[in-house]
Formats: sequence, C-alpha cells, structure tokens
Amino acid sequence: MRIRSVLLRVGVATATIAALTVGAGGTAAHAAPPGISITDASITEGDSGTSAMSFTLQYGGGPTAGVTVDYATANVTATAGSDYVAASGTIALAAGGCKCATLNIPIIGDTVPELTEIFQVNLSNPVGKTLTDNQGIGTITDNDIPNASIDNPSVSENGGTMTFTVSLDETAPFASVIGFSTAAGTATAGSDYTSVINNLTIPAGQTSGAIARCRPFPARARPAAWPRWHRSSGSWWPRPG
Ligand SMILES: [Ca+2]
Ligand SMILES: [Ca+2]
Ligand SMILES: [Ca+2]
Repeated sequence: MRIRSVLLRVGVATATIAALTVGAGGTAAHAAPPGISITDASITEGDSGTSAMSFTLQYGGGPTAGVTVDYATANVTATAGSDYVAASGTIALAAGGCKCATLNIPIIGDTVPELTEIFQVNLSNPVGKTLTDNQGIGTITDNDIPNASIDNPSVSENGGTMTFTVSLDETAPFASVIGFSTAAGTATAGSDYTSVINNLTIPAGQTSGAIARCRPFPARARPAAWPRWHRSSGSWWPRPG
C-alpha cells in the first residue's frame, strides 16, 4: 500500500480597496489628491537575490516645478535587512506629464517559510505641495513551504491500525495541510486494507503528524479451516457448509 500526499499551506490573504468618491452624478470615481500621495504596493517574495517593490508618488492639480518629498521605510511585521532593504532620502516628482515619481524598494528573497509581512514607506517634509497621503504599505507575500515526507511502516495482519508518520523538514509559522490517499500496491483495498482519502493538518511550529486510519483488514485472523469466510456489507462472516 502506498500513501500519496500533497502539501498545502494555510496562508494569509490580504486585500486592498482603493479609495473612491461618489460624484454628483452618483457614479464612483477615483479622487484626484490635491497634494502628494503614495500608493500601497505588493510583491511575491523570490527565493534569492532581491526584486523591486515599486511605490508611485503623485500629486494633483496643475504641473508644478520643484516638488520634492522625503521618504523613509519603517518595519511593521517585515524586518529591514532580512525581508527588505531599508531606504530613506529625498525624491523629486516630475513637473509635468504624470506628475509622479517611482520609488523602488529591494525585497530580499529567501527560502524560509514565513507569514505575509508588511512594512511602511513614510513621507515627510513636502516641498511645493502639501501631503495628502503620507504612508504607503508594502506587502510581501511569502512563497515558501516546508518539504513533507512520509515513512514506510509495517504491521502484522492482526496488528490493528497502521500508523504513518508525516514529517516536515522545517517548521513553519502557519499550519500545513497535507492531502493523502491510499493506493493499491500488491495489497488490495477492501480485502487487505481499508481505503482512506483525507487531509492531515500539522499545526504551526510543529514538524510531524500521524495518519492512523489505515486499518489492515480483517483485524482478526481468519481460521485456516472451517468455517470458510465470505465478505458481506464490508465485514467477514463464516460461510456455512
Ligand atoms: Ca521565497
Ligand atoms: Ca522574507
Ligand atoms: Ca520566505
């Protein structure tokens, strides 16, 4: 009998709802901020090196020369130096065209299972415009899960329940859900063991769990001589004659 398994993670979903205003005609429209604003941003973490998370800074009203603003990153649940590269400085926004600037923050890739993490980009000291939205939220979605393996237990036919142990190669800060199902090898489902399809959940911070529902069948020995046995309604019964 073989056990097939597939590992899933129970992740943390986040959603961002853009700010809307309702115009005179009753239809929703994006507000044009009069001062400087910064968008939120999100990215899926890589496994090595860095990848850029892009924040857009923009101002409303007419084109204006000499618009600048200071920026600085700040930890929330993400940590500068291990999840992203801290940054601070002064950025200039275009006088015309998009009236905007792009701020790229390097996100550090790794292979460590983590929760979704966030950090801030805070704006201050605007020149040429006021601040309408002084904070961007950066969301790093993790893409790492532990590797799962399963052992090869054995049990005598009279041994009752066969227990498989599923192990993870590292802990995770989230629960790992592993789907499993039995598949026939030389043993036959229904006469040698009972088929099972289910999920095993290994809690956050733990590295193993047990599947203990594969009972060899029948659980008691069949006599070598009379009575002969037949199977009915999922159980073995003596067959007369
Ligand atoms: Ca990764
Ligand atoms: Ca990370
Ligand atoms: Ca990671």
